Amino acid sequence: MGTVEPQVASGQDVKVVSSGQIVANAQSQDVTDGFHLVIDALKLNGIDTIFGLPGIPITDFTRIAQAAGMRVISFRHEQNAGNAAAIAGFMTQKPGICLTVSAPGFLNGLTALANATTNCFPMILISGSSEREIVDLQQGDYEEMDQLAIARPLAKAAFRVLNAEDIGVGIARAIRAAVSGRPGGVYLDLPAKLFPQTIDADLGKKSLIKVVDPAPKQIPAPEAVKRALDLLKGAKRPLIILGKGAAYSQADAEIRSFIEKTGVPYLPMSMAKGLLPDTHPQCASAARSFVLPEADVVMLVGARLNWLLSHGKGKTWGGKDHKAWGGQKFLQIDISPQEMDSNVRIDAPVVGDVGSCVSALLAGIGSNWPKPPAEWLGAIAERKNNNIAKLAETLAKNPTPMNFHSALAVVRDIVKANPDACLVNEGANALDFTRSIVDMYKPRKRLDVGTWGVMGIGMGFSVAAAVVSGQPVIAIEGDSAFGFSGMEVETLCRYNLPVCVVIFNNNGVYRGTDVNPTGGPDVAPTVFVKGARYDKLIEAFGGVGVHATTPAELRKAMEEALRSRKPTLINAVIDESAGTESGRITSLNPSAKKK
Ligand code: FYN
Ligand code: ADP
Repeated sequence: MGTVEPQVASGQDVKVVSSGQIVANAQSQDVTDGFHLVIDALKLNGIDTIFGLPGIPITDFTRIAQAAGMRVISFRHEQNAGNAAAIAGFMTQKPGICLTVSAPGFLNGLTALANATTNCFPMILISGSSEREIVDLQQGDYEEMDQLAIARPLAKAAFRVLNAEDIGVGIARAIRAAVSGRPGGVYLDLPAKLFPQTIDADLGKKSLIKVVDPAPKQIPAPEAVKRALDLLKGAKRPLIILGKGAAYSQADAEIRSFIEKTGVPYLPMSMAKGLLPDTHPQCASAARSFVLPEADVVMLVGARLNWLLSHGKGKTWGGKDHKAWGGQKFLQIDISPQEMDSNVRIDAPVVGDVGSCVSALLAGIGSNWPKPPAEWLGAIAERKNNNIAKLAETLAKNPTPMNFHSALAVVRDIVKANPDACLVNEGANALDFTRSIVDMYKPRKRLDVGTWGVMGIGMGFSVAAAVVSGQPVIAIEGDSAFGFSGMEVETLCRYNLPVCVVIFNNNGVYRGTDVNPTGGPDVAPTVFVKGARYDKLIEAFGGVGVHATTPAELRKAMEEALRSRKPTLINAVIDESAGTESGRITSLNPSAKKK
């Protein structure tokens, strides 16, 4: 016989009642089992929430976890549960837990696991799996799959636990792997047979590990700090780039102090927005395309020189063509030594955790560090003020129908008035316009598509952000992006979460104006049902749906959603011709390159 749903032996601390439900009993004095050891190990390490989707072989596990006082948030698709776990990890520095069933459920969770690894978010994907003896002989078990082998290349680490007495070690290793050094996604394979295994309760208790110092500080070498300060001191046009590693590190006060004491202008990457308020006088976001090629020394703080920074070279950086070096010198703070020189030479690598590195640099700058030349600061201010003034003019327009700008002028005000709210954001134009128009005021509040530009994070991130922070969440979603996780509006309603989803509905991917050149009956590949009423979706589950066609209607609906904290979905109708193909990254689109 293949995998069966593990049954909880009667006489232990839970019993199965006639409906198939289980209820908590007093824990037996003598024995414990795999279910409880996993839960106890997580709780012992301060993990109190599981994002998942029940089914064979982990249904009872979810029930017992809830009975044991853990928060178990059930989703409609594992990818969304995985995304929730990943962003919970980013927000809290504790690994977010995603729990899935075997093979197909496990596979559904893998995109989120791989995305977590890519983005350096700590999460643990725990999947039930089928019987090893049958899987390894490929005898056709229920949901047969060698999950460990499949997860390994997509995760920072992957482990399997076969014996109940090893659960403590398995969870401890998973936690350490997820949060130490460069954080990432970890896979933990728990075969069905593990859960009902019983062992002596005392032995079980002693086998659990409370992980001591799971993410040890990594102190930079003094000579690396000196080299970095020497480089920065000699700069005529210095620039600091803050990445989501800096946001993750929670060294908010040290980073702010370093930036203010040195007077160096800074550019936040998308998820580092709000680490200092975007309205800070040293913020150079509005002069991005000026500062990158003009800077002579660039200090990267938890930011990689990947595609989002044009690999540190090419025209963005003042190089003659797309491969040429712009002449900048780089100083990089990163916890991963291998990140150095990944794209261009790093002249001053500072390896360590952001908090320790920035503290060491702060100690080295003393009290009379020379401010950057006034000429540099003045040139940035001029560029920035011009761009801000131009943007203000555009935002003040009130076209009919609404466009991205007139709708985002509203969102910008609402976020300003609610700086503690999290802003989840995905799409192409909906992403790019929101990033540059909506200022953020507090750290780790902007949660978006990250390193991969992945679509589908919307509702998973929103659920986790609301659960973890207890604060309202605003999700600004392209109509295409929303579709990847849209069914989770039921989850928002089920848990009554204070999430306000705003769908920028322009009838398609990028925009809704493409036509089928053959004149045939199918619409163009990028076009959706015109005039779709996404607001009706949430009404099916008892949430508030609003159809907004003007900025005034949008403002009223958002204000009401934030006030009432009711799950709300606003269908914001945008001009269907408003979007650009691929948003701000049109240059990466091969069809654009051909032209
Ligand atoms: C920024 N800007 C501003 C402001 N902030 N103007 C006025 N006021 C304010 N506050 C200006 C900024 O100077 C830029 O203009 C422009 O707005 C855009 O700024 P942004 O967004 O910071 O910069 P840019 O060039 O778009 O950044 C490149 C990028 C970014 C690669 C980092 O595009 C990005 O994160 N993209 C992710 C895309 C993605 O993942 N898409 C999902 C797949 S979509 P200039 O300085 O004049 O240039 C599938 O198709
Ligand atoms: P962004 O996309 O915002 O530029 P990236 O994800 O590319 O950010 O870069 C984040 C970097 O931060 C990674 O190279 C990662 O190793 C690093 N990092 C993550 N956490 C820490 C930390 N606590 N201290 C130092 N570096 C960190």
